[in-house]
Amino acid sequence: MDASPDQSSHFLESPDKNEVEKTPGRSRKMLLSLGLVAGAAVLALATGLLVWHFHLRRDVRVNRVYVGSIGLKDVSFEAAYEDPSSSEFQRMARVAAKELELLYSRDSVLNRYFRTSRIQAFSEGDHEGVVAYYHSEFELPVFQQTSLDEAIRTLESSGEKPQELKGRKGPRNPNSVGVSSVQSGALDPRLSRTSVSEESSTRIRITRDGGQIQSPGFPHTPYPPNLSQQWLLQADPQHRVKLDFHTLSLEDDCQHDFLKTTTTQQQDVPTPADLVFLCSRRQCGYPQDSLSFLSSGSVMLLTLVTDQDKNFPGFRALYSQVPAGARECGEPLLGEKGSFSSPFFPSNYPPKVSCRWDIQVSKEKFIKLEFQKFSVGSQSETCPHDYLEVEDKRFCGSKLKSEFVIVKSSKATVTFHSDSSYVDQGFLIRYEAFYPSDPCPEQFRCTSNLCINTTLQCDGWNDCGDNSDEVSCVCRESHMKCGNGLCKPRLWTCDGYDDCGDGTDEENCERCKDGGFLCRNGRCISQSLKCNEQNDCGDGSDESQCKRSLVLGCSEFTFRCADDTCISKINPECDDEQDCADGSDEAGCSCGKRPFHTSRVVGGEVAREGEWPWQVSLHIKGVGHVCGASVLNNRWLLTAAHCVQDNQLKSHSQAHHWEALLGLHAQGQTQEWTVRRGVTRIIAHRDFSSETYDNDIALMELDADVPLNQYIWPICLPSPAHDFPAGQEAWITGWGATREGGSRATFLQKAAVRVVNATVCSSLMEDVVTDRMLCAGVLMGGVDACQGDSGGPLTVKSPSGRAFLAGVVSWGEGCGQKNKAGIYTRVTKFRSWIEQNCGL
Ligand code: 4AZ
Repeated sequence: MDASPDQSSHFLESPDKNEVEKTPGRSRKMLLSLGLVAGAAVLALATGLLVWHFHLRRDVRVNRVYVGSIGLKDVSFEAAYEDPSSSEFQRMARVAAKELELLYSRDSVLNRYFRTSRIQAFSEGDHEGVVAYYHSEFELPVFQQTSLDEAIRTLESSGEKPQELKGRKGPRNPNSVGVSSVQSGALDPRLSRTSVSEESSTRIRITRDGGQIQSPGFPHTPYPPNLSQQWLLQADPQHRVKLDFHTLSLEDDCQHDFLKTTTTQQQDVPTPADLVFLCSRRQCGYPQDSLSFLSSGSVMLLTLVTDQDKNFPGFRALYSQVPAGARECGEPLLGEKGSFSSPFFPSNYPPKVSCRWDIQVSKEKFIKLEFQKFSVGSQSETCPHDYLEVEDKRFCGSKLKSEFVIVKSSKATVTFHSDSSYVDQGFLIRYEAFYPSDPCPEQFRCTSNLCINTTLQCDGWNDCGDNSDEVSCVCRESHMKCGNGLCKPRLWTCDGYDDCGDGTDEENCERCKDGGFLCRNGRCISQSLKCNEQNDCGDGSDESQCKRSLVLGCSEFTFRCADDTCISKINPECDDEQDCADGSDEAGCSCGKRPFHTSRVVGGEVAREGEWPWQVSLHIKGVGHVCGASVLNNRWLLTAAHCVQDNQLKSHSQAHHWEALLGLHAQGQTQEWTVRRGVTRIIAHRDFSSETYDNDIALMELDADVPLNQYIWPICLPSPAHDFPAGQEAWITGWGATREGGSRATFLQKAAVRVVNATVCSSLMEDVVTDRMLCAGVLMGGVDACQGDSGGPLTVKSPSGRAFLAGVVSWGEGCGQKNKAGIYTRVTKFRSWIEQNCGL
């Protein structure tokens, strides 16, 4: 497009054009800074206004509703108190409301903001007196909410003592009754505008058969939004209300599943049993086995409050009544073993109970207590609320240091106490007598003192909890012995999970079960540990095919740079990317790729000229082609040791018998680029075994340098850590026989084979396959190296297209047979040998 000067961009006028042009960025930065400062100021102002509006403005007021119970002494329960329309009820309601008001008047915060109370029901008191269930409303500035909560809490904690002890000022009201306890819970603060109206309160008189209640619409439709509904469950005198939740589905995104009361901000406290709040957003489904509540008196209040947010199916609960006698729980336990539990276990224990169990066993025995289930209120050192006490030691919460308590006596006293506040599931304890000299008769004794069935010993499972049943074992047939002496089922080996604890069940694996990752050193690890920049395999192979190359501790599977640091990347040498800090992974890389582009093995095809420029034909003078070899540089060739052995007829170890033809395509037809050289030196591996063909490798030094060109070019030698994984494609080339027992090829042949897993290969071959051998072939048969190919290359092309010498043709059982592989000398194993002998 044509851009004339008129159409060019316009800039703002500047008093100093030069400066604008010299430093155009500076003024733009200044403008930007000014904008940012102004923006921040507006934001701060807005935030301040909002904070002021919602928290500090004294005239923003909210309603706050507390639901609770108050124990009244000095009065006795009358049947008429169960009927709200009776004059007795109304008279007593006035007395209770007055007491509440008096209580509130003693605290400046409560006194200032109290609006009204409504008495909803009565029940019999603990031992005497009456309990009144109330609903109190306060109106207060938003910023005073926490002070109000705190004042209510203080009221509650002092409520268990007789009120007189608190030193009420002034003369005692003659109409007043004493207050023995106060229990209170705030409805959800978000719902502080809500008050539970008389109309939305359902009063249920529990009959012998009990019944059920459910949230509106349950189970077909979700409960309605902005709901505030109360159920008042009233049992017969001398009875408690039992409420068992069948379904409770109020929320789907709670972090913890439990009921929460609104009186404390803690998330995991159980709720007071007399007041059960279900608030949408705060309380969630309860997926555990049971959720039951038991009232301390004959009345229970259940309140459901929902907000405007999405709603859930709701709840269904079964109510019933049980005789109140459970308060006198506990009993003498005289058997040698037995069990006992908190009242109503596995339902929640009721508030305000004290139980005592006196255990007595045979004189000469001690007592062991096993906590099979334990959940008693909140965790604390001093256990001030609910607790279990064994011989002066208190237990509470749900995390016990040990599942056992040993009492070194034939008598033990266990007591349980719950206060009037929160309740919990409780406990189940098994006790057993034992002789101090034999704590586990006919059983196995764990170091932790647990006794377990002897059949559980050495079964691979940590039954003791401290592994003591799994040490010093003679492993069963179906088990393996871990390095640390444990026995684990063989089934658990190589599954990527460290069952032994020392990793030995994940070592020497052929493959990994359940999609585990197989490290090169034979260890199985979880796939998720791959490329996490940590050396989980121990040999770096889990980090070898990742974006980032790490510097690791060296192993036989890590590439060692010239500066002796080791890196995790797999096959980093000559991959055209510098991986070593010193660049040594890319040094000496004039190999494996033809410098310029121009252009039988059994089951192969004729190669193109110059396609395999490292291929050499080794002739015995006067005989012709005998073996193959590979060009390492302009002076040195690599071949098989078995090609250069003497026998009765031949003296192939003599260098002067040999002649090397480089850049050859067809036997007997040399081109102008074909080079013929004599051999001055043969270095066969001194550990070559003519029995096993182990260490089948030899170097040949030419009598003169050869010119390197597109027809004669070295192949790359792999580093010792170079990986040629099973299944990888490799090429065999040579002028060997094109079928077993057949005649040699005239034209250079090529054929593709695949690397074969070493264990699979060993199982296929009759002869020994050592670590210094590499197997490759086509197990269907028909493609293989054969007589005359020996000493020649097994070429693997890297992803960057470079040829690496993976193997030297060595031996086989016949040629191209089904389920047989060709065996090659594993060149990675001979890198230092090659270096020592020819400096490469
Ligand atoms: C040999 O005699 C020979 N099938 C080389 C390779 C193989 C067999 C024989 C592999 O030189």
